[in-house]
This record gives sequence, C-alpha cells and structure tokens, in this order.
Amino acid sequence: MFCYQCQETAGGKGCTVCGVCGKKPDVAAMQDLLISVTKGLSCVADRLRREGRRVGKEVNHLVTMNLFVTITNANFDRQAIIERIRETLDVKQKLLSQTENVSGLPHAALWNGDVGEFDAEAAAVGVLATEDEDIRSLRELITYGLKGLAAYSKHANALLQDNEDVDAFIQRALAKTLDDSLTVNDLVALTLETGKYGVDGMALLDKANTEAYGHPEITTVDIGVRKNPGILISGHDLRDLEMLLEQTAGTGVDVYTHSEMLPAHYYPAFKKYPHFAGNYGNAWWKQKEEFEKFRGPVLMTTNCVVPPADSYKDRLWTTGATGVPGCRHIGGAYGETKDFSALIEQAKKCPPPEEIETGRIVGGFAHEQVFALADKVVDAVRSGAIRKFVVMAGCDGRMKSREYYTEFAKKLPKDVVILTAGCAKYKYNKLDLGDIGGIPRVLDAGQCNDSYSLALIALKLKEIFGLNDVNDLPLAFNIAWYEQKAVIVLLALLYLGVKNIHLGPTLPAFLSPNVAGVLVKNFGIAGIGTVDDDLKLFFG
Ligand code: SF4
Ligand code: SF3
Repeated sequence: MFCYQCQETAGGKGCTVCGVCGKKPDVAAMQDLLISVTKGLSCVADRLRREGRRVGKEVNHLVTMNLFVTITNANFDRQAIIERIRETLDVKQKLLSQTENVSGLPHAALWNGDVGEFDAEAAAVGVLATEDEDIRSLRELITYGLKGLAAYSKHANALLQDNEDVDAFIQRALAKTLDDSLTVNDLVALTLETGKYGVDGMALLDKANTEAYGHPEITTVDIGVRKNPGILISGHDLRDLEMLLEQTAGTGVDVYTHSEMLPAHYYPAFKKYPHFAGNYGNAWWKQKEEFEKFRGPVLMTTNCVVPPADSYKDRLWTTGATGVPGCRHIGGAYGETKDFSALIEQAKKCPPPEEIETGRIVGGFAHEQVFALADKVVDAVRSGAIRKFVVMAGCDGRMKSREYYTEFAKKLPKDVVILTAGCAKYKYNKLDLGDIGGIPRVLDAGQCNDSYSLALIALKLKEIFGLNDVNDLPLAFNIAWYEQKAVIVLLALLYLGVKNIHLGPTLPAFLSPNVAGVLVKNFGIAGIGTVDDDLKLFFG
C-alpha cells in the first residue's frame, strides 16, 4: 500500500505497511481501486456532457459518495468498498454504451473486471502509478481537495440540495487527473479552480443547513451528563441527527453530540428537543477511551472513525459513507427516513454515560450571528480593544506536536480573538480565555465546512473597513489540518485571495518540493515554528 493523504502519514512520508489510522493494506487497495474506477466513471460522464447529454443525479451522488468513502477515517470495510466498485463499474458500462465516441478515453474509463481481478488492478492504479513527482503531487492535491468537496456536497445532497455545476466540475477535474497531456502549470490552474468550486460547495452546504435548521446562534452547550441512557452521534451529517432526534423523542433516551457534531447545538431547529442533552467528549482521536465510558450506542455519520476496541464494537454503528467491519451499518437513500430503532432499543438497555467532564462551552458564531454583532465587533476593533483576529480553523489529531495549538491559544495577547471552525477547536475551546467587552475570545463558527462562515465574516469586515484587499485586515491564519476536508478549505481560502496562511503541525507529505515552492511563492504559505516565534511573527 501507499497512502500519504493525511497529516499523520507514517514518518511524514507515506503509509506503506499499514495506515497510522488503522487502514489495512487490503482496504487501502480497494480504496485505490474505488478512486480509479470513480475517475473512470467521471471521464465517461464528462464525455457525455461534452456530447450535450444530461448526466443524472444518481451518477453525481455515486461519485461524491465514492470519494467520501475514501476520506481518512471514514471506511475500513473492504467488502462494502468492493460493492461500491462493482456498482460503479456497472453504472460506467451503461454510460459507456451511451457515448458516441470512446476514443481517447483513458484506461480507467475502459477497464472492467470481476472481483477476482480487483487486487491486481488496484496494485497498478495507486498513487505511485504517476511517476513524475510534481504531476503526482498536483494530481493528489486536486483529488484530495475533491474528496473534501464531495463530502460537503454529500451533506447538502442529504438535505435534497444539489449544485450540478459543482458535480460536473468534480467529474471534469477527476478526469483531468488522468490526462497525461496536462502540464504542471495546467494542474496548478486546476488546483485553484478546485478552490473556486470549494467555495461554491461550502456555500451550497451552508444554504442547505441554514434553510433546513435556521442560522446558528450564540448557544451554551452542556458538556456534562444526565441520568438517562444516551446515544452519542458523531461526524458531520445534520440530517442524520435530525432523524435520530425525531425517533428518540419520548423514548427516555437522550442524544449527545461528539466531536464535529457539537455545532448542531447552535442551530435553532434542534433546540426544540428536550432530550438533546449536550456534547460528550472531545475531538475524534480520543474516541477509544471516551466511547468506552459513554456506555451507550454510538452512531458515526462520517469520519473520523477510529477502528474500535472489541469491548464496544457492538455499540458502534455506522451510516452513510462510514463503515467498520463487524459493526452494524444503517442504510437509507437521500430523502428516505433511516431506521434507527435497533440502536434506540440497544440504548434503552445501556447504563447512562459516565461523567468525564462538567461545565459548558459557548459557540454559534457563524456568519449571521457575527453580522448581528458587527457594530460591537467593529467598535472594539476601532477602539483598539481587539487588536487582531486569528483564524485557527481545521482539524485536531493525535500527534503530540499539536499541543502547539493549545499553547499558542493560551499565550495569545489578551486583545486577540480566535475565529475557529472544525474539530481543531478542541485544542482550546475548554480553556477559559475570557472575553473582550462581551465578545468571547474564541468564536466558534461550527464544523470545518463552516470555515465558509469565517470567509464571509472576513469579506464583510473588509467591506466595513473600506479595504480593497482581505489581506489588509487585522487577521492572521494559523490553520491545523489533518484530513482532506481541510484541503478543500485551504484551496477555497487561496481562491478567495487569502495570503500567508500558516499550516501545521506539518506541511502535507503529498506536496513535492516544487509544488510546495509554488504555494510559498504565490501565496506565502508557511509551516509553523515555535509558539513564541510565531506569536512574535503574528503579533509583533
Ligand atoms: Fe496513512 Fe493517513 Fe493514509 Fe491512513 S489516511 S493510511 S494514516 S496517510
Ligand atoms: Fe475533524 Fe476528522 Fe478534520 Fe470536519 S472530524 S474536521 S479531522
């Protein structure tokens, strides 16, 4: 196997024996093949569009779901991935028969095979099949960005919202990653175009979430426990949460959020459920210890899943793109109501969760809420009470080097405000950093996709202060990344013209020295240093 798509890749170079995430070589092989056949399907779909044909939503949804399945910590179930490869090949064969002309299509578009041939094909189509390291680097950077974009599109699709332009782009771009005629410059341009569609994809999801559940508002979330049995729901899919809350109403079972589901509490629509109890635990990587202590069923709606210990495997359920061999999976197409009754029955027999923390955290600072506070914020900036903002959005992870972010938050000058989104916030959202004239010093916009809110807030501040360039704002970017959703967030920020983003705890292994050089030269991208050096750099 060879995989280097996440920040924790072995030795900062690539996982070759087994994934640091727990992905086994036989699963990695099927993920490689799933990507290859999805690229093949995308080539054919793109060809059909060029011939003036319509490509159905089922194809768009298949492509985005396949990409999502291969995101870090989403799916460890080889058999489930094999089924998806089969389905993708079937759909592709049907589309191939509709094209007027198959000439010039790449191998991945024309290949078909039985399950007995899957491993041999997988071995030939992995990341290292592209020999030139710069072309490989850009192809992977684009593919990982598209994975993140696909994940966000999927959540919007689950709320019955689609953007055909985004789907058509995803497929066109996937097809281009197989096009040997493209140069480094062509692929750099495609990388930035991916960022443009990243903005569109996040805007689509923002619209889908806020139309369905209202605009996030300032909310205090309990992090302790109650006395009833509970279900813990993790991941990013708000539609799954809605169905779970509906089905648990009046059953005596409470629902708690975990990790990236925390921001669900900020939406008005979910406040009507008295059994929506609070948030339990921290970011994804502590789940082995915390799921044990939760004592009730846990529903994973998306990444990040850590392969579970046997002791709680029968309480871990997956749905959507996630999968773990030996854990039960709950199906359901978009628009259908998923059936969570077995999970609820299991919860009723479980003891209530063990208390691991007490207290409260505050969040809900997405764009509309911050715009409502704009006068206060602008006054604080004009009076000098707020000197600067620092965007610290992104992911958390298990590496010790991430303690940098806790340390950085603690040592920030007291007149600096953190803007955050994503599970990166768990590194500092339980510190008591206080407020500035009633404005908390950690403003949490929501999930990683809500980095879109942070971009809107920056653009609004630029307008209010009458600036021409977003980089003239008193705003620094110190972003933590781990998986591919952070890649699309980064590309979206670059597309919006944000410069001098610091990315840590390490730069991606998939950036070749030359590609990293392009990002440094054109966008001022940099890694992180020591906390003290970086504080000096950002705040003088
Ligand atoms: Fe390694 Fe990350 Fe790939 Fe898992 S997702 S195999 S940890 S690079
Ligand atoms: Fe976290 Fe996995 Fe990326 Fe949505 S849950 S941010 S790491």
